[in-house]
Amino acid sequence: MTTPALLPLSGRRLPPLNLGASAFPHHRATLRLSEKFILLLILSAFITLCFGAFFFLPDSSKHKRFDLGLEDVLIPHVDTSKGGKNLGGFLIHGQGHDEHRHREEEERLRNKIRADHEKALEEAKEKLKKSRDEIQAEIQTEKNKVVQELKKKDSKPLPPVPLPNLIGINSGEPADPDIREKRNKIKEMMKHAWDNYRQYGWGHNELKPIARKGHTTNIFGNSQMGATIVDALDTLYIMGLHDEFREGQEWIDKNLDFGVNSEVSVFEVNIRFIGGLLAAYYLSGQEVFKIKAVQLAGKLLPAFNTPTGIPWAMVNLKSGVGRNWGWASAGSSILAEFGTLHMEFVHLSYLTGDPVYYNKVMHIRKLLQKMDRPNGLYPNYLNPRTGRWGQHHTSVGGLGDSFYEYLLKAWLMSDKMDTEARKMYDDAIEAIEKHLIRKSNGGLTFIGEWKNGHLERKMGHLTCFAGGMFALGADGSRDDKAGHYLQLGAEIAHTCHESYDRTTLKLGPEAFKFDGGVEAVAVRQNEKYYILRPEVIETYWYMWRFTHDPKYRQWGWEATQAIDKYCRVSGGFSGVKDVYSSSPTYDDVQQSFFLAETLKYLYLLFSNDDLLPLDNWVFNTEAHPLPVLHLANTTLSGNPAYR
Ligand code: DMJ
Repeated sequence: MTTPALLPLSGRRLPPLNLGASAFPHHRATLRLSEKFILLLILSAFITLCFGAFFFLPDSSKHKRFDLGLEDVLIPHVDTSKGGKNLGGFLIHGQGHDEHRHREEEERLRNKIRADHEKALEEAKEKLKKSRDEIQAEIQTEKNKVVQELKKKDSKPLPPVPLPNLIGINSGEPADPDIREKRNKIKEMMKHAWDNYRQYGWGHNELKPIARKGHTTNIFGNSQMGATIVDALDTLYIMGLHDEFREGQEWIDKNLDFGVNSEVSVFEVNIRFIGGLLAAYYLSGQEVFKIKAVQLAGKLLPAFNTPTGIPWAMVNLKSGVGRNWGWASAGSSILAEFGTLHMEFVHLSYLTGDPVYYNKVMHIRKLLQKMDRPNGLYPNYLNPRTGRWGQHHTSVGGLGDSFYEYLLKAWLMSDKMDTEARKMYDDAIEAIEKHLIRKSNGGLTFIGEWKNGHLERKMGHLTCFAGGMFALGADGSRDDKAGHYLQLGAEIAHTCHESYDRTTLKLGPEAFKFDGGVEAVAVRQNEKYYILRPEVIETYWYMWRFTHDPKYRQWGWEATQAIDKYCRVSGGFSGVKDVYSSSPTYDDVQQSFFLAETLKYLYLLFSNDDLLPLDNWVFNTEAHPLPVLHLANTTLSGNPAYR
């Protein structure tokens, strides 16, 4: 299009232009031809300007195209060498031919969208013709397909790793007939517990031996995960109960499913399920256990998605949503929970070659290392959002216990290479000895609890495991204090035995005091129960292994007889509500740890030391044996101690 030439600005000066209505009556007649011509020219120039602007103003539709995120579709193969410009990720194209192509592309896309909409509409109409049941069945089929796909993916064999030297997984048969008889009695008790669970609680988490039906608690969520089966497997294995072991394996293979909408305790599921499955895998070599352990671990990982990486106490296995116990101080996570993952997670990384598990637990350790500790003590509560301690309450019993145990065992299971863990253990134990361990007036050594600068002279049944821990950590202790720690272990074992011996049933209460003339005795009614816990027997067994003092077998036998006499019912074994009462009532729960720990430690106490030797095996906090890993040649990222 051509633009009319504009008049030169020089020449005759025009009178001011007034095109208003009043201007014309006086001038119309007098307007000369040249003036009309100029006016015409100005008007045409104005029109030309407007027309030009219409073409040269930016094209807003182009902007819209980018806003829709379609740029990749619309300009798929721009070759910048041919005139396209790359501006901050967007390719702005050359003109002419390319613009034409864009339009075609746009058109093609619009047609496709239209066609898709029509198709979806048709499908929706078809769906509406179907019954509700038909639609639900279709949805279910689709869901099943996805689940099958996921299962296929999950069941892929893991990369092979050299298995550690598995020494002493059979036998341990004692030569002494009396000891053999005692060991057989314990095996019979295991069979009684298992058979009744098999008959009345199969697939449920635990058994109600009096009501003779399944039982569960909130730590396992609302789903039937067969906690007793998984927890009992390795005990069945070492006792030579192979048919029972195979039954358990079959159930796990066919039924144990972690894709359930169920909120579980990360700690409990780790120590009982992952620990139990890993131990069963190492002992039997059956792949299914390893695969299930890895699947479950994957479900726990979302619990670590917190601002600090300190995991939530609970996680929903399906949604991955985590949260903490409502009762925990200031929304905190619990030391004994997030601090009792190390053993299992290092084994998971070892078996899969995937450092994700190892990195999670090492991150927790690093974070704890950096924190200030009041009096060198670790408080039991840590807020996973802020990374700050909650209430200053320190305990070697509930809420704290297995954190210390896992520091020591991290060192042991690394073939004593993880010296960082050993140092943390030594530091922690020194502070505990200074602030929490005391002697009662009657000469009993006890471990109290530290609450906001005050020592509570009370010890829990749970705390009794510490006798075994001190003995286990004696070798390799700082300043060569092995004798001291073995002695400390013996003193704790003695105190805990006293807590049993001073009851009517010869079974220990949940907590006992050392105050105002009271020694190793429960005072409050709600601390008088015994729920088949293992900790005292666990300490007897470690003390036996390190000293071979016959009193530990004798004490273990007393406990066996008391359990058989007062906790055995025809439907299994039950906890009792008051160990000081001569006619106790039952709590009607056969805890899964009774099969995993209590009966296993008793059986080991009456076995030879070559069954699961402590140089080769480290027991997790639920008594699941995991082999020592010789990691010197294995690279696990993050910790030089492992290289
Ligand atoms: C077990 O589940 C574990 O030993 C845990 O560490 C604490 N105590 C219970 C049994 O008492």
